[in-house]
Amino acid sequence: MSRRIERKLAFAVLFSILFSLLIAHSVQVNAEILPSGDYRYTPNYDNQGKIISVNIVDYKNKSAESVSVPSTIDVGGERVPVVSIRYCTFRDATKLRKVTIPETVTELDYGVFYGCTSLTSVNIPKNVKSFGEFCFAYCESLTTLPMNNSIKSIPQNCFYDCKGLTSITIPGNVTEIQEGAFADCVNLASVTLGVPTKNIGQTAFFHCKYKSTVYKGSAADLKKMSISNQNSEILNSRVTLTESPGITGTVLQVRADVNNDNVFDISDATYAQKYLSGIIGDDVIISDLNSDGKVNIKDITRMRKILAKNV
Ligand SMILES: [Ca+2]
Ligand SMILES: [Ca+2]
Repeated sequence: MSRRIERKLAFAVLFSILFSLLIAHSVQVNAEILPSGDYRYTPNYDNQGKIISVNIVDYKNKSAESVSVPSTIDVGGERVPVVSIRYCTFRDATKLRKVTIPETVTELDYGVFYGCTSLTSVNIPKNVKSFGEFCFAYCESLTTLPMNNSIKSIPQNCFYDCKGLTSITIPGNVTEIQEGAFADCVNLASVTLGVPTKNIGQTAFFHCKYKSTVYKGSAADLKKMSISNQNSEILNSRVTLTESPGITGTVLQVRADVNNDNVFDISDATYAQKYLSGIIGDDVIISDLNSDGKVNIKDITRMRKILAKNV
């Protein structure tokens, strides 16, 4: 056999293997998505190959106004619990007003309610531990935050463009609000945050009408929070500190008031400089004002720049 024919043969064999793998994979994937009334689901197996739970992956009745997600689905005559609502299940169900989620569900995946523009009521049972990105994006009729105390992180773009939100309280167990989580919530004017929320990702409140913050902590706690760049909305909002009632100003001013005299001016930069030089010590807290994750001389430079611009 010539080299050329050998090469052609090898290529044909390789192609046929790849093609069969592709077909096998797609058959397997298709076979795993099963119907149950208006729902489609995928099964989860235990080590013995028994179906122990299912994930809802699609809902066909896009004109429904009220939906009660079943807690179990009949799989071969046996009721199996629904544990997850997956990728874009209710996406663009624009008539959907009310959704009831059963206690069996532990996660709402990426974009589950994306574009559900009429949604006003959705319960989040305590077993739900996480939301996916864009989970409630464009749910413009929501006026209250659908949350529970088990969720630790509000993921990227989770409530993007929820125009109905005007005032929200971030629940006490949330430790981080990720990038763009509330971006384009144009009517959002007031946010209540607690000490457990340590990280705010960039553009978290981009384009919001954000004017006031209620912070359930002290000025020292607020100084330790990590606020990524492009968060002028929160930084320029007026803050009420429940644990430091005498202190006033914007979030930025409180964070930059290094010498704790309730005024942000050049003496704070001087004070911070002395601290970094080891001239003074102890209870000084310098905030990460340039959002690079470190506290050092660059934050004092940032402080001087803010003062020069009289921001
Ligand atoms: Ca000061
Ligand atoms: Ca820094």
